[in-house]
This record gives sequence, structure tokens and C-alpha cells, in this order.
Amino acid sequence: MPETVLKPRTKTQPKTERPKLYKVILVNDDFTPREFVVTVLKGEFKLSEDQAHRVMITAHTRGVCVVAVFTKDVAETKATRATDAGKAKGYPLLFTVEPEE
Ligand code: TYC
Repeated sequence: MPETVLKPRTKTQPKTERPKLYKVILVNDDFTPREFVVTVLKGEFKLSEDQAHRVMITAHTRGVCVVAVFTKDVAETKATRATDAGKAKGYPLLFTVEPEE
């Protein structure tokens, strides 16, 4: 009897690529009032009063602070909106976006 050679039935799992993530970074300046920075962090990034205060103080003392991590589009939109909120009041408040390692 001829031997039947069976192919191993290995299912190839479709790989779900994880989207690359981007950090939104708050940059310190000498002009924007602390309370305004806290308000923007709460409004745009949904941080609590306590979290927003910590992030603001970290940027104030160290120069920069990571606010949160998002997909590229969301990070860029939030950084732009938050920077524009400062601009609208005449403040040099700045949020930048950086890819995560
Ligand atoms: N340094 C500002 C002040 O003393 C407050 C501030 C904190 C501004 C963090 C920007 O990212 C910032 N009024």
C-alpha cells in the first residue's frame, strides 16, 4: 500500500501589529501661569487635579514631563489643541510629540 504523506496542518495566525506609540511632552516656560497649565492638562488629557498638578510641577522643575502616550494621530491632535489653548491666551505653552523607543 502506498504511503500517504500528510502535510502538517499548521494554521498561520494573522499577526496583529501593535500601533507605534507617541509621547506627548509638556515643555516648561517662564510665562504660562501654573494654574492654566493644570487646567489644560485636565481638559485636554483628562488628568485629575492631582495628576495634572504633578505633571505641571515636574515640567516646571525638570524642564519637561511626559503627559501621556497615544497613537500618532491622537498624540499630534492633543498636543496641537493643548498648545493652541495657550496661544489663544497669549502664552508660550508648548506640547511636543516624540516616538516611544
Ligand atoms: N514655569 C511656569 C511658571 O512658573 C509654570 C509652567 C509649568 C509653565 C509647566 C509651563 O510646562 C509648564 N509660571
